[in-house]
Amino acid sequence: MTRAAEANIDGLVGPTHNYAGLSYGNVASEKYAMTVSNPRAAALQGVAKMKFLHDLGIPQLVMPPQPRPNIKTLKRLGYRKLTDVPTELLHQLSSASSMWAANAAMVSASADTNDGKVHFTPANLVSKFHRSIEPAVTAHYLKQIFPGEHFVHHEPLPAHAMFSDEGAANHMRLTEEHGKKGVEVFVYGGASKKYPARQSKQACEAIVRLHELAAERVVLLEQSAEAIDAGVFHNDVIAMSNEQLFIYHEKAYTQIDSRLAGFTNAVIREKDLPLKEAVATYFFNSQIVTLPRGGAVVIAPVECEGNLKAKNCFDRLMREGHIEAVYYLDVRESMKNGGGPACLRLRVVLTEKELESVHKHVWLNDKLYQSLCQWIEKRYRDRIAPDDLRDPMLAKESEDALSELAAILKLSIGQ
Ligand code: SUG
Repeated sequence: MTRAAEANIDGLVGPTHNYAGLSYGNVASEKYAMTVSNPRAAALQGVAKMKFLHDLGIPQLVMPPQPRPNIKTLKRLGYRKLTDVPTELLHQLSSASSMWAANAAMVSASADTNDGKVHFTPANLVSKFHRSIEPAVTAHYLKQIFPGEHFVHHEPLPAHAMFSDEGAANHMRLTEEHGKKGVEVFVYGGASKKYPARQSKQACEAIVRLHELAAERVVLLEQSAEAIDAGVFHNDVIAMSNEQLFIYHEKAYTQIDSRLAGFTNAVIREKDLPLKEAVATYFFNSQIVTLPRGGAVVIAPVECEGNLKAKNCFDRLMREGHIEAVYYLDVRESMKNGGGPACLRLRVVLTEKELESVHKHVWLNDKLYQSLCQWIEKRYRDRIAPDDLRDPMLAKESEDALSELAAILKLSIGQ
C-alpha cells in the first residue's frame, strides 16, 4: 500500500453570491428565495472553514470562483449586453453556485483505478440551468490544479438528462484506510413524486467505466423517493462516510448492498432524527476527517448544535467510538442556498507523489489565508438583493476581483 492522505479542495464563494431561489427540490434555496445575501460574510465563512481544516492538519486546497455574471453564455445566447437579459436568466447567469465543489466532479483515488491514476470527471450538472454552465470552467481549473502524469481528466458526460451527473455529492469511498483499495459507492435517484432526482444511474455506470473501476469494488445505491421528496436532492444530504465508517439515515436508500456490511455501518433512525430535521439541520452534510495522528473528527454545520436530536445523534456516534469530536462551524450564508460544510468541498485522496504534483499556489497556508481574507474584505460587497444583479458595476467589480485572485493563485481564471 502507498501512503495517502485525503485533501479537500473547497470552492471559494464568488462576489455575486445571492439568493435567487434557483433550485427547485432544494428546500433552503426555496425558503430563502429573494432575500438579501452577504457575499463578503459568505466568502469569509468559507475560508475560515478551510483554515480550520488546515489547522487540524488536513491538506486543504482552494478552487477559484467562476466568472459571474457569465458573459460567455450570455453571448452564446445572442445577447450583447447585460441590460438586455430577462431577469430570470440574469439570475441564472449570476449564481455563485460553483462554490459547492462537491458538485464539481466525480473523483476516483489511484488505489481504486486500473491504471493507478487519479481520475476526474467534471459533473455536467444538467438538471439546473444555472449549474449546467459550470463544467467547462471546472474542467479548466481541475486541469491546472492537478497537472501531469498522475492525473486523468475526462470530459463531462454528454449534457442530457439520461446522463445527469452532480459529482461527488453522490459518491462515497469506503476503505480500511485512505491509501488502500476501496469500494466506491455511487448513489442515483429513481422515480420520485414531488421533486426531481438529480443523479442518473446511467451517469454512475459511465463514470465506473471511465474511471476503470473494478466491478467487484463498485456499489450502486438507489435513493428512496421518500428522501428525495423530503428535500434530499444529493446523497450528501442524507449520508456521510470516511475510511471504514458509513453513516446513513434509515430512509436514505431503497436497499443497502450486502457488500457494505464489511464496513462500520452507523444507521440513524427516523425516530432519532426525522428526515425533515435531517434536511433542516444538514446533519449529514458534515465532513468526517481522519486526523494526521489517527482518529476521526466531524465538522458539522452550526445549525446542528441548536437541534437537540441532531446533537444527540452526534453524541451517540462519539459514545460508540466512531468519532472523537464534533466541531460546529458557521457557513450560514451557504446553508441558506442548501450548501453545508460537505457541499463546499471536493475530496481527493492523494499519495505523496500525487500531492507533490498539485499546483502549489492553491495550497491553503497561513499566508494564503491572510491574502484571501484581505482580498475578500477589499473586493466583496456585504449585501446583494436579487435586483442588484442588474447593476453593471457589480459585473465590473466581480471581473476585477477575479483578475486579482488569478494573480494570488497563479491560475488562469475563466476560460
Ligand atoms: O445545486 N444550490 C445548490 C446547492 C448545492 C449543494 N451541494 C451539495 N449538496 N453537495 C444546488 O441546489 C441554489 C442557488 C440559488 O438558489 O440561487 C443552488 O444552486
